[in-house]
Amino acid sequence: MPSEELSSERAINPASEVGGRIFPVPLHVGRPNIGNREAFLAYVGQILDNQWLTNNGPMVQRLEERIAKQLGVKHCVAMCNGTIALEIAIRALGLSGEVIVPSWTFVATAHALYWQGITPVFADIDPATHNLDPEAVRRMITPRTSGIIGVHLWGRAAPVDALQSIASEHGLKLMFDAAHAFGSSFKGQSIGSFGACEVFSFHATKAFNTMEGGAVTTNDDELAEAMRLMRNFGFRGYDNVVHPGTNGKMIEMCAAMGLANLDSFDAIVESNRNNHSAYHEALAGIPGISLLSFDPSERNSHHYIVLEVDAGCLVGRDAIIDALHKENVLARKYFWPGCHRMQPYRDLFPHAGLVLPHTCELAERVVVLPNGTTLKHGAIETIAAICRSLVSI
Ligand code: T4K
Repeated sequence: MPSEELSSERAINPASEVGGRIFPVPLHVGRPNIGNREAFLAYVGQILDNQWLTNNGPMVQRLEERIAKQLGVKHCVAMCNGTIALEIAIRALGLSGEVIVPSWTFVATAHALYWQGITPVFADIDPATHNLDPEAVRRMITPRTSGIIGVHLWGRAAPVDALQSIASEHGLKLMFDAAHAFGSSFKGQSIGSFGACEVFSFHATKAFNTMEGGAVTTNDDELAEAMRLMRNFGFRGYDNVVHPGTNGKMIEMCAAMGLANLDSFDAIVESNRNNHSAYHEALAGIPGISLLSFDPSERNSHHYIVLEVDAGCLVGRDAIIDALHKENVLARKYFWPGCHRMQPYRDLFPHAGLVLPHTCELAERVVVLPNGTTLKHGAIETIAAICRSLVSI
């Protein structure tokens, strides 16, 4: 029996479960999607035959070309992970002083700035979309502000047009953290070519993964060239260092995983979409619990199943997480407690919460549930039944 398949007789009434856990094997959020296994192994064979393992090898170049084509953008610069990709993009864009970001994101968005001596300034979000609120961004602009990093959280496009207007009005650079947004669109156009550049994460836990990896996409030739130099110590050809740089290179093995997973991406999205609908149906009518909805007119990988627990729920978010964990459903409170309450930002901005009311409120209400190609529909119904049992005492 597949590890995540559950025995149906135990799944019927989770509230009455006494001995053992409903799911004998943990259900993780972020379980990697493994695409076309045979294709991956064939690519690995080629890598070994080529005796070319890293440093802008043929697999990386193929992956970059395919991604750029798929996203309709001029350049894709592959990197070793999304965080280094953010750091390199931030540096290549020349950001400095203060940069406005949401606090409601994975901490890498803020750390990529702070790590380079730039102050992340946190702006509040729109609670309906979980993305930056443009008016809140305006309020955080100071003479030291050099840029804005919008995050397409959960793969849902940030308010691209409004952020672009603010950036243009104030002479600021605009880039996007698109770590969650591979396969998403804004006004029908693939995420990847908005702002000065967009940064993807291809970490194992993402809808599209290269094990570890990331990329920056841009239509700006000069920016792309600068980032290519920066990811390889600033080398232009043998023995010729023309720029300060670091080691941000993607290795061939990761690119091979990417090529194999690209072949399977449509099937992965389809499976996610089905799971998302099954969650919707199974959770319907539970008082005080709702799923974050996505704009049906835009593309999304439906990778994140984001549950919101509101005041009308009989139990709090943490009680739901506890109950799920007891049954081996390892739900997460992403991105609790918000970057502004993590170090060093907590010490730097002890009163940031005063201007982040929606972030603070949402951080106490969100649960992210397991998804992915290995999740069975029966599991989704049982997860919903666990939630339902908590509020129907
Ligand atoms: N910007 C945003 C908005 C991001 O969300 C991220 C990363 C970044 C930037 C930076 O990109 P990268 O530098 O990471 O490429 C995980 C991921 O490590 C991280 O990539 C991701 N966001 C973040 C949202 O989630 P953790 O600390 O939650 O990881 P961890 O070890 O708890 O694993 C998550 C879950 O996945 C667990 O339930 C276990 C499961 N898992 C994980 C791996 C690696 C597996 O089942 N198999 C695996 O191989 O950060």
